[in-house]
Amino acid sequence: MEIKGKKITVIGMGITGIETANFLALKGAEVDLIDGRLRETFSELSLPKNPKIKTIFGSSTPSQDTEMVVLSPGVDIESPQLQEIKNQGTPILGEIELASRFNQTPIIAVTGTNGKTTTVTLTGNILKNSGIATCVGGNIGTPFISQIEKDAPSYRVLEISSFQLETTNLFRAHIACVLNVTPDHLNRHKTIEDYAGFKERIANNQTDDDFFILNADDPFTSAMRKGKPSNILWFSLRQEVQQGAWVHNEKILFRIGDQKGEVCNLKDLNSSLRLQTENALAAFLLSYLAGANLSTIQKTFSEFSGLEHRLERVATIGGIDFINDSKGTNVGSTQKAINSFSQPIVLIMGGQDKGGDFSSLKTLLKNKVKNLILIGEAKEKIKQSLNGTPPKEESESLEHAVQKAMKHAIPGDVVLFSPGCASFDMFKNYEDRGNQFKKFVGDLK
Ligand code: UMA
Repeated sequence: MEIKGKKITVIGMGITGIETANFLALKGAEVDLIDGRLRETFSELSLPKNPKIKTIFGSSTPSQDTEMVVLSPGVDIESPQLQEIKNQGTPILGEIELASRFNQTPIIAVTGTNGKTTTVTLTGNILKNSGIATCVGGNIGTPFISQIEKDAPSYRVLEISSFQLETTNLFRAHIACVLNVTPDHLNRHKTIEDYAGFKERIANNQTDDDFFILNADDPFTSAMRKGKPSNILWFSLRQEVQQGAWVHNEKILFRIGDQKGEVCNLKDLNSSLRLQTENALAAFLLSYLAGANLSTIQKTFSEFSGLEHRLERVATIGGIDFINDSKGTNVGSTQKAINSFSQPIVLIMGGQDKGGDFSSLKTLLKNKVKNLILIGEAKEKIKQSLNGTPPKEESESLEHAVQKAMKHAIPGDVVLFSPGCASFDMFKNYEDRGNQFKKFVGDLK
């Protein structure tokens, strides 16, 4: 791809846009880095220093003389400010696509509504522990583009979101995986079918040298096997699969090509990973295909203590377990979180709605949740979608919600904070929300 001397517009001055602009400037492009937000909303320190990058604030409409546009994941390709440039036929691509045009390293790519970060982190840990040079990046927080000029590992393990897949074209993963598809980001993707379609693009351009790992228990991912030239492997919590990994009698078993055997007993998984066995199955397949050996996989499984803000055990106070699942930003993740516990649950949920269907939680809540405490902008929508049991209460702040939860819970219960919504109505981001939850739980002691 010819970059030198080209006038290129990068939209979005977040981490992706800044790293993309730096990369393009380094390659000799003349870069306009533009953002709809006003200058005063940015910290001077976060802005790029390269004189070849011109920063423009208060508009995310590219100028007409631009020769190429690169989008940050948060920029919707259907947004009206791109209409004119599209009509002109100017190429528009995303950061992942741009990076992949320069990448020489085999890619392991993971998408799915829930579990991406855990699976990617776990896979990266296994490969590193196996002595396989590995670089982890993508939606997990380090843009793919920022790694291209720096590292030359044996594998890149990338977390890829539907926003990022929306603008891929020639991107190719040697090993791709779709963990699951449940409704999320429907305010942008409109229908679940469109959303699943973007996830499926992770396997585009694969050949019969490549591998595509799918969840056999999920109807959307099961359907993705159709028409793929790649080698399909499955994982399942419920059934034996022809090629892949599954759970039987509390053990993880596998069959890959003509090799088969036991990966480990479920009790050998670290307790936090045990709550996310599906992610362990996927990480096993991803890393085994990339050359990791069984003993390193087993050791990493036993050591992996999970991620912050994802089913994170914060404290046990008076026999009540407090769990921080602030990274649970969609209804499917709250559903998974509830299903992870056998004890009675006092659930705190709510935040900024992303078009989620809260009514799908009705039966689960009825069976497993003794009290529901609602916070944030989506309070009213959740209340109306979940009429009937369990008893519901509203709270103006997370702090009060935690105090109310403590009053309702008795020894042996779980207080689960799994919002099922975005955080931006009351917090900076999900990390800020999770940290505040942990502080308020700490204040109860
Ligand atoms: N902007 C515009 N015009 C628009 C839209 C946005 O100018 O039409 C500007 C905003 O004003 C803002 C900038 O774009 O200044 C933000 O860009 P961005 O939203 O793409 O954010 P980045 O900081 O580049 O972070 C992105 C991902 N964010 C999103 O997908 C929303 C990060 O995932 C990712 O870690 C990072 O790239 C590195 O790859 C976050 C996320 O929430 C964690 N992802 C979603 C999820 O996991 O569910 C998909």
